[in-house]
Amino acid sequence: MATDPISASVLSLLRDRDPAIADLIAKEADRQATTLELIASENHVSPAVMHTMGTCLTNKYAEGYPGARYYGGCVFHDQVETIARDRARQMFNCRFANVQPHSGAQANTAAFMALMNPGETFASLVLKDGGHLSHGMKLNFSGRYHTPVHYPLHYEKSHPEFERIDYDAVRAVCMEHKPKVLMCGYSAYPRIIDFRKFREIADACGALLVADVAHIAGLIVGGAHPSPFPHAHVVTTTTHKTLRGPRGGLILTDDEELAKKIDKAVFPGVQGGPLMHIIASKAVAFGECLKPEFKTYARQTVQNARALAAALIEKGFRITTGGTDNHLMLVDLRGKSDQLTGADAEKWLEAAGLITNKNGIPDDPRPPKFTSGLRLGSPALTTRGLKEAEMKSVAVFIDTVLSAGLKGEGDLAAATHQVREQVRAMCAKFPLDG
Ligand code: DSN
Repeated sequence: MATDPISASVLSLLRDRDPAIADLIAKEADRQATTLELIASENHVSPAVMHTMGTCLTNKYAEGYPGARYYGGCVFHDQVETIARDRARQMFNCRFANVQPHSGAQANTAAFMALMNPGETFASLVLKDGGHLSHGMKLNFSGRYHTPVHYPLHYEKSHPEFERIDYDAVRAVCMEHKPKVLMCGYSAYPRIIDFRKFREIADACGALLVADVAHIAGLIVGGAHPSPFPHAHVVTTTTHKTLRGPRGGLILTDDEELAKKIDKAVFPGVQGGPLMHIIASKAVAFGECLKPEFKTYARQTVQNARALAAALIEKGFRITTGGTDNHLMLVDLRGKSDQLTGADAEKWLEAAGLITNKNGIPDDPRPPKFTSGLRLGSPALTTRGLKEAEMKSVAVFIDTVLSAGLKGEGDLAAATHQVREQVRAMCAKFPLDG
């Protein structure tokens, strides 16, 4: 529930003016407070980040950039955006930042517009292997207005790099197709990305390297994953995952000419007015990321993911690639039972207060609505204060529910009840901040 004074006052304001929405916000606050969030792309923002979004900065049009706006009255907005840009540059140790993209997909749209003409070819990992919609899915702008070619993972079980990026194949695909852009960075890849190797391949085939670090941005800033700089020409990211900011996007580069093209592509290319209340909140989140304690958070996030993966392996689950180097893991549920789908696992776990998402695994024979995999992540649990010991308990919760579900409805109902209570107790022990 909303325990901090600002949330409480927002709710009391809404209770009179819009009871329907007030009721739903209160219920969602309770859901977040009493469940364990294992979705790898989600997090819990601080009260400072949260409440900066709900300020008068939303009232303003500020099309353009600091010092060059198309509206009067932007004096404070210019200062807010400048602070956000400076902090973003400092976080990634790079020269240029555009903080206006409304989302990660918008950031990728703008980056593509800046770097490619319509129809031109780019290379990426396909969505079903861990990529993203905006990396060339055929219904997305990236697949409709450009020509994606995809590089593979190692699919042979006997290969020591099974399910990891096949860098030789990346090179072969790039040398054959000579893409304008080579894209790395993923939504469901549990291992370190070798940005240096990607840059060597990009140079060899004459491509520009774009690193979409949406998932691992906070780990990079916190020193728990190597940085894409100085290797990538352009870096895109969301701001709401491991960076623990408001929902939004960010584009970074060290190259002045590319920075100019990116600014033009974001506005007026793909967006109009920037969301200044969100940009202010990004600035607050970036300020938090620059504090020494954020390094501790990033390190603990990785340690927690490793502990969860190890505990699940001990319980008989197969984790793709055999584990994780970052904040997420993909559980191949077939290791437990051929009958178990990601869709069932997600549903059963949610009833017990464990929030996850079904996810395809490399070479998955099942379609995306069912999947053979479950994606789990540690960022939100780490924000809550959980450590390795609690991750072991989380693995027990997961195993208890899924094993019971495989036995039948009666067993599942009993296990759900028991684990739901244990999850509530753990949430009470590790309350959300505000
Ligand atoms: N939809 C996001 C995720 O869950 O990974 C990627 O943008």
